[in-house]
Amino acid sequence: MKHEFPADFLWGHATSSYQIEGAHDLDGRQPSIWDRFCETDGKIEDKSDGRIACDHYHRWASDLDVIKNLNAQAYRFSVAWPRVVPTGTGPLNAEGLAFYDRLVDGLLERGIEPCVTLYHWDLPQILQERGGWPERFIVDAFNDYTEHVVKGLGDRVNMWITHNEPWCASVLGYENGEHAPGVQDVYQAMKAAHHLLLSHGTATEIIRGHVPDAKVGITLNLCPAYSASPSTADEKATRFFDGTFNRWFMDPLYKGSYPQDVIEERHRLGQISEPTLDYVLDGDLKTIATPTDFLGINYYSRAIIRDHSIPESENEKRTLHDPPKAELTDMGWEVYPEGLYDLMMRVHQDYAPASVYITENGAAFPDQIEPDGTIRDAHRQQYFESHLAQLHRAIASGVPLDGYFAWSLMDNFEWAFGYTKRFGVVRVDYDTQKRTIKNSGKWLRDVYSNNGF
Ligand code: IFM
Repeated sequence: MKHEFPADFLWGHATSSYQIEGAHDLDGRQPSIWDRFCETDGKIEDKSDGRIACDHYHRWASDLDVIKNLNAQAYRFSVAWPRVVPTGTGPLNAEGLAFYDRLVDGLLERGIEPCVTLYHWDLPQILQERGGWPERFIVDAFNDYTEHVVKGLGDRVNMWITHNEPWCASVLGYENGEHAPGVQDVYQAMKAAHHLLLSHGTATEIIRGHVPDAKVGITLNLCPAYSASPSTADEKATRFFDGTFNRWFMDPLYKGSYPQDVIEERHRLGQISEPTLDYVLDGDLKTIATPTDFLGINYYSRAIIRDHSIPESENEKRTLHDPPKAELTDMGWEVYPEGLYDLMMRVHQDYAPASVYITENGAAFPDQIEPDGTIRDAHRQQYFESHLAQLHRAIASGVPLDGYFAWSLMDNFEWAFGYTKRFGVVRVDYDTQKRTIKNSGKWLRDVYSNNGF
């Protein structure tokens, strides 16, 4: 075998609650910000929503059989806050938690390790009405919710992820408004990011308090940035992109500080009135930098950055390495597996997390069903293969990578794109809810069985 992974490497698939569960108003669940956002005209490409999604709430048992069939050793899913604490704060909704109880038991019965994400973007709408993530009260609310989930599942779940992609939850949700709750205000987004990070720190302590052997981490969507040319202007723009996208989250988590160059640039751009962050209180950064057991990384593509304030004509002159004519996924994202290697090395060298998991990696492509029912998704399979090869290379270079979760177990609600993008290794027919394992899923099954390829 050309690519053999370490003996105890963990292989799995990932999903999130709003994207697959459906059952939007069953057993006491109340609306999340995504239910409300989907009702707003023009926000979701196909005007759809997650009310039914993959109907996983009812089909969980057969879905777990599919995961077993795929030879996965672990399954990463998220808990829906509005199911477990429908009023946002306050009492537990036992019926809501019971769903995850069944899910965890079902996984363990099948010999699959559960990996729980506490927050994958479905904030109870009632909390957004009080201001949502930009307001500090949200940290206490998240702590209470965490406590309910951990008390309920902590006797059987060891692997915990506090937040999924705080960049998306803050920037897409509160800065450019592409995601729920659709706010467009940079300063609100900065505050949201801070409270997401702060609540990660406080939740980490809560999880540890209830689950002494817990492995706790946070998942970031990191994006390696490459300057379009070696010009000073492009290099500077690249540093700022990297600063807002990657370092804004990695620095507080691993160094206990926000990047000063980004704060100053934000001030110069008028995003903050003083070159300080008035919403950061004493002790916050220490809490955010609470040591964790692992870092979760979601990787999809890279960014090539140029300074757009310079006229295009000038730009052309100085552009030395334009993106090659690379393959794009259905999201329009460049397929760039080497970026994953570069990212892993950079994180290892600059931040040295003790352990890393790839908690998402995958590609959307339109699928075609052959007359015999098979789905020959060669592009998606190739995507997995090329990215796993880069991870193998990163391990050989000393990166402590301990596992890989493919995104996604099955086709699902892709946020603002609705059901128009298919990321699954299992096809979902949304009319009949039939599941069909695609060829990429079969290929990954072999990788998981052989611990390599
Ligand atoms: O579907 C999303 C997921 O919810 C978070 N990470 C990126 C995926 C693909 O866009």
